[in-house]
Amino acid sequence: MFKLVRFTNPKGKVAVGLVVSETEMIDLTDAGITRMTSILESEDPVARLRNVVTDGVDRIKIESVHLLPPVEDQEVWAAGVTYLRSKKARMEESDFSASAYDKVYDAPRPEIFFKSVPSRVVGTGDKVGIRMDAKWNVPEPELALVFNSRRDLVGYTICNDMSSRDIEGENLLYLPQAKVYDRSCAIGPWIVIGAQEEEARKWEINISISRNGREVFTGSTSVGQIKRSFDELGGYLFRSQTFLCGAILSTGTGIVPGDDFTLAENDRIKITIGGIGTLENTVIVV
Ligand code: DO4
Ligand code: MG
Repeated sequence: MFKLVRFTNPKGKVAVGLVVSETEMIDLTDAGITRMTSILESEDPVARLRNVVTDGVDRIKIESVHLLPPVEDQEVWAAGVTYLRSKKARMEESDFSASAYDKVYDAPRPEIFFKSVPSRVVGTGDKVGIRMDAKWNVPEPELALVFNSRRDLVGYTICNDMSSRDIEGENLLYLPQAKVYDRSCAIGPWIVIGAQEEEARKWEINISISRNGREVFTGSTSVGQIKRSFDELGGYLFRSQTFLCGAILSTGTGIVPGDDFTLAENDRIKITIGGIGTLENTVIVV
């Protein structure tokens, strides 16, 4: 498997890199790769990356560079109520919308909503936002699927679908406000290329939230708990809709903190997905 990163290189230019060990990466600029999308759109991204010469190329410590979100021109969309846990939590959150969540879990058509334009996505190490007019805010740790323009599933990454549960629970028509605002979408740390769905379904998803150095919430689930196949989700996203540069589709959350939990400013959120890595962000009020 290959891990593809975007970062700012020492010359201040946005570059694409390949992770070559736990702690190191190489800059792909000299290999003629300056856009992640060129790999994702190639006939065979795995073969393309296999041909990259890594021997003798200078290694860069990953911790020494600023990683950017692994998103260029791809819109971010998100699926919802794909885990039983998400359906249950949302039905409890709102009498008003309970039957909608109940029905969509079993309906042939999944819930899919728009999450972010590429330029508003934040990466690992960046701040994520909680709305100043919301009282009940949570992170949603999700596996995200990376599709190219031909709807080939070419990679995987991590998405934090930050959500305001009180706004969402008040009225379903407020969903876009609960889901789309400044810094509400974090993606990273990189895109993993070369894993099949069968393998990805074995990955664990873990989240840890710390406040003033103390862990205040942990949770875990498995990608295998997602009710729908990746092909089904991608099929609905691309139905009657063209993505010239491909798209990222977050697959929904299976971890929902208890009803007494809400995020606070300066909380540190760490989301780890086996097979990918860790997306880490600190919370600010926006
Ligand atoms: O409709 C509510 C949003 C669902 C969601 O984001 C999820 O299940 O992850
Ligand atoms: Mg979600």
